Amino acid sequence: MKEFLEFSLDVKEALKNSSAVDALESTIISHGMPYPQNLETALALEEVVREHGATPATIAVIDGKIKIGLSKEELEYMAKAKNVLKLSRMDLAYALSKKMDGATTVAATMICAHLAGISVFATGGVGGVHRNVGKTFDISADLFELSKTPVLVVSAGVKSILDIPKTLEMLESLGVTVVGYKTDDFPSFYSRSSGVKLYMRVDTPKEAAQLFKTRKKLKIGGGVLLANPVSKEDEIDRELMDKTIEEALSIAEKNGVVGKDVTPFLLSRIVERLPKALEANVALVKANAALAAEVAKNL
Ligand code: PSU
Ligand code: MN
Repeated sequence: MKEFLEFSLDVKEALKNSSAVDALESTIISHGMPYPQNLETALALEEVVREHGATPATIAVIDGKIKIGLSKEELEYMAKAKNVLKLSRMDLAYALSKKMDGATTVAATMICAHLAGISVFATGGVGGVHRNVGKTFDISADLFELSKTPVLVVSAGVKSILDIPKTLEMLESLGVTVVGYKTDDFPSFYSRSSGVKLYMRVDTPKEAAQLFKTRKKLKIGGGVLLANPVSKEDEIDRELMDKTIEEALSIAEKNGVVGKDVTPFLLSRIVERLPKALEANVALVKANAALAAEVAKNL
């Protein structure tokens, strides 16, 4: 993998010493939040991971190399550049072979983290089954990745722009371990609950690490989705959120937004209508980074 992977010095050192490392994605920076909040968040996330005693490894593709750990300049570049691809499993090799720049989604970040020997990764929300799936067949590659690649992903559930019950059905069919952190309800990103019950729950980072280790030992492949609800102080009322999302969805449909553009389009519409959605997003992703660091230490 030397041909493709480039480690930052501190991540290289941490991996060599088998100390805790937490991967972070870059799509949330390049396509998920507006500038400058995206850069501020990216830097803050790294700080949170460090405060919790782990080394942050933000992952992105720059000039055809998979960067494991970005410098401040590289984070800034990812936050500002307009021509950055949004990479998933299907187009990772394309970006490398053409020496392009790309932000990694949950799926691509899992792949790169695994190649680099990192098993824990924090994000905001994973992709899933879209509400109009019957018409569009739009199901995020993130779900399939979770069924294949042995990485523990900490997220605040999936965004309420998706069809949450269908997403959970799909995760069950794919055999992904979906486990609540101190909760029996699957969170809906901006809100603490989606109204859908979970079958599995852990209450400490140690228990989460134990669960992940056990799954790895079984050699059945696939990862663990650790669902960490947004804090009570930061959550947004589910009804208010649902109304905002319905509006955003109908605008997206009217504008013929399809494929990879759907998620970034909806996210930016939501934040335009409801600025506090961005605050909630930042808060929950920080909380996920903190939890991921704690789990990484226990591994
Ligand atoms: N969650 C966020 N912001 C984001 C995403 C998720 O709060 O930007 C990104 C993640 O990178 C996720 C991707 O993997 O959206 C899913 O995109 P799609 O629905 O096109 O698979
Ligand atoms: Mn999609």
